[in-house]
Amino acid sequence: MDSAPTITTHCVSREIARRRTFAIVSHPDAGKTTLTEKFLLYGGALHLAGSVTARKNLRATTSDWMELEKQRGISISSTVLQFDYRGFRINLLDTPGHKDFSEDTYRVLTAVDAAVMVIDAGKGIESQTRKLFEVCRRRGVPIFTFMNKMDRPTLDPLTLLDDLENVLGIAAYPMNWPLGTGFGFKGVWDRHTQMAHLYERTSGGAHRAPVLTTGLSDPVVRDRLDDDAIYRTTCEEIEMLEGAGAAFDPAQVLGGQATPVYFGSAINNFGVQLLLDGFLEYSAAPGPRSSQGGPIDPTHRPFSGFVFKIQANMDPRHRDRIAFVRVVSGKFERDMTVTHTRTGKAVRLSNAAKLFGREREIIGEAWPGDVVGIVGNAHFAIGDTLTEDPAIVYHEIPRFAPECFAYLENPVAADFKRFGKGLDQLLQEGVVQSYELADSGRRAPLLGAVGPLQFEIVKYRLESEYGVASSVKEAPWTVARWLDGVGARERLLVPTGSCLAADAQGNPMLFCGDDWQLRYFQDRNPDVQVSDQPFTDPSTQLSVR
Ligand SMILES: Nc1nc2c(ncn2[C@@H]2O[C@H](COP(=O)(O)OP(=O)(O)OP(=O)(O)O)[C@@H](O)[C@H]2O)c(=O)[nH]1
Ligand SMILES: [Mg+2]
Repeated sequence: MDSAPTITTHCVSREIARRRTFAIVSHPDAGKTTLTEKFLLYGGALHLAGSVTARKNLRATTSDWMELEKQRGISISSTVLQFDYRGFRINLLDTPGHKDFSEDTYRVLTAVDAAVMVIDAGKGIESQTRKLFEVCRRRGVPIFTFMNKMDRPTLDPLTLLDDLENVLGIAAYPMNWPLGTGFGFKGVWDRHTQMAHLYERTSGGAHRAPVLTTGLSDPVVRDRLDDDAIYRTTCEEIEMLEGAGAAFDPAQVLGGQATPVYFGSAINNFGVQLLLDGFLEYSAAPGPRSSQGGPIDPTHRPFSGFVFKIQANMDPRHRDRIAFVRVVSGKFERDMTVTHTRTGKAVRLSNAAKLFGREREIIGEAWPGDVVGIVGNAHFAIGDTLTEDPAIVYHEIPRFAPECFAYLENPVAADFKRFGKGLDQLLQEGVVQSYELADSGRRAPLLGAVGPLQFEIVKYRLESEYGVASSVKEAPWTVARWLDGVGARERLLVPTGSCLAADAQGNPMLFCGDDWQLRYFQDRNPDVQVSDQPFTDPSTQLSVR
């Protein structure tokens, strides 16, 4: 009894200190999945990196496991990969870049403690990166930057840094500097160790890139670079960097005022290890999180966590659903009984798994920072809190107003049961949301999403996972708002082309064909409050930790 609490406390702090939980985010195609794969390669979790090649049908990464992702060569759904590296337990989340899938990415950002922002150095800061950056900033998520694709023609490195400062408004601190660009990109200069890292390409980037580290004045550096002029310019740039600017301050990174910038080429494995090691050195272990009743520290003894993602049919052999839970406090133990705060019920968490892409492995325990897959519990929904201390309630998950709508029709009446089951499942995953129109005689479900590609995903997955055909009929609205203070519906003046509706929880809404209709509605119904977030939802703001 005397010594037990100390041992436990020590054990908790040690486990928390070695956790790192982060997402990789960016505009589509910047190389997130490729970088994820290379982190796994360097982390020793993969022996051979799958190639995300231009020949999309050859794609075989651990992260993009969905059939449709393999076919299209894009990420559709986020993936969790847990692995150990240099004593750290890493929970890495690869996210989709396409804006139609951004709800999934935003939910993942609630579950992480940091983000690696990948930028295609040939393109600079693109629109979706800017949006994701804003979400990270609002949530206080520290950002590490990877300037990828340095093996191709790129923008000037100094311009890339300036853009971070001017476009995103964050101080950029280059941790290393490229040695050559395009085909002549040979490595990076590491400012911390003051050493040049010269890499060699390996076939398909499947193996770690052999690296030679040496001083800048070593003739081998000059030899590797294409010509003397490039060597001289690089030396001048490095001298300028060293002479100018403030020293690197890790506290500013954790505070979100500065981002460390690493240059490299994920596909060739150049600069990947420096990024991973630098990230582990300067990122923080899981900290406190806000809950309804105030911040909860990871060392708080009772276990607590929240569901940020649900995914069904990950493994075709099992055909079950997994709730992804981010552990916030205490120790998670398999078979433990927790309170499911939305229903107030006691639930036994008997089937818990560690996740690695589509693979899963039964686990006995997990600690703050970890993402645990709870298999098979049909009652869990995105945003739910699971906890040993029923006073804890998290409201982490943001909601977004849909921007496109469609009716989903089931052409084969005999399939209606399977159609209903499949659609229910996809609704629980939050792939799309369902809505009811006021005064509509139409029987086909009305679905809304942030982007139209989600309807295609629903159709495809109903067919491939539930064996039912469906057809998508687009509906005309593009602006949706939640309403408050509606009173008697008959009194409302609704412009032509707009209509009243309700979300799945029964909250009143307005769907409009364009912004003009929305303004008309607001002018004519001044007593009604209008919002792009549900009024009843306590998580209306992206909470800042
Ligand atoms: N030349 C070059 N190509 C790269 C590099 N990294 C990735 N690519 C290529 O860029 C394309 C997109 O890579 P992905 O890793 O799928 O990009 P992503 O950011 O995960 O894309 P989404 O998840 O769909 O947003 C693929 O064809 C990769 O082979 C790089 O360092 N150099
Ligand atoms: Mg991807």
